[in-house]
Amino acid sequence: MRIFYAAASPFVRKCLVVAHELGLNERVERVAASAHPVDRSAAIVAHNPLGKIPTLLLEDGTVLYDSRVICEYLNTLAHGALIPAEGPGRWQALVDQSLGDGIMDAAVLTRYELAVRPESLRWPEWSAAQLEKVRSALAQVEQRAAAFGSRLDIGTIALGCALGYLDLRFASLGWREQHPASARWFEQFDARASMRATRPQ
Ligand SMILES: N[C@@H](CCC(=O)N[C@@H](CS)C(=O)NCC(=O)O)C(=O)O
Repeated sequence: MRIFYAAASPFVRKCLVVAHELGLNERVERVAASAHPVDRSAAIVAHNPLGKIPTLLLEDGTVLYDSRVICEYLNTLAHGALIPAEGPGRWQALVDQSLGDGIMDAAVLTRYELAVRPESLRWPEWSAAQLEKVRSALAQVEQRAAAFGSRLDIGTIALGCALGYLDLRFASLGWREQHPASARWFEQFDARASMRATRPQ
């Protein structure tokens, strides 16, 4: 199978971490792609009308998107347990995935606003509001991070990729200073082989 890929995309990274943790890494070929919200990539749109990455192409021609569907597919393929099938653990993992995805959404949109949108069209209040979402989500994570322990599921993977993206694009936020428990958890989670193998340079 082939995945449209950019090293900096936290959503792509989430899928690749899942693939790595499930032992599927070698089966996922990375196809470099430049998704852009305005200059849409014809190569991606040919498969995914939304023009977004990650997009996964299967051998039989099936196309899967977005990251949640791809992770679900990989977990099913490997008979994995990264998305618990039932019980309270399932809902906690899925909500934490939504929290991580939400941080990534807000951060990626802010990145587009600051790096893509022409300066004369920027709306500072909008960026500030997106970053406020990041802050309130981080505050929630901080309350529970000490209890994460060595938990490995789609929720902790999404949160790990979200924090990794903040390090990549929003280092100036200095999120660790206000969130010591999250920082301690992330330090050990980020040392996993799957996180090291997918870390953007
Ligand atoms: N909900 C999607 C979000 C994916 C997403 O926003 N990807 C970005 C790259 S990090 C993208 O493709 N942006 C291009 C665009 O917005 O058109 C997912 O979970 O896969």
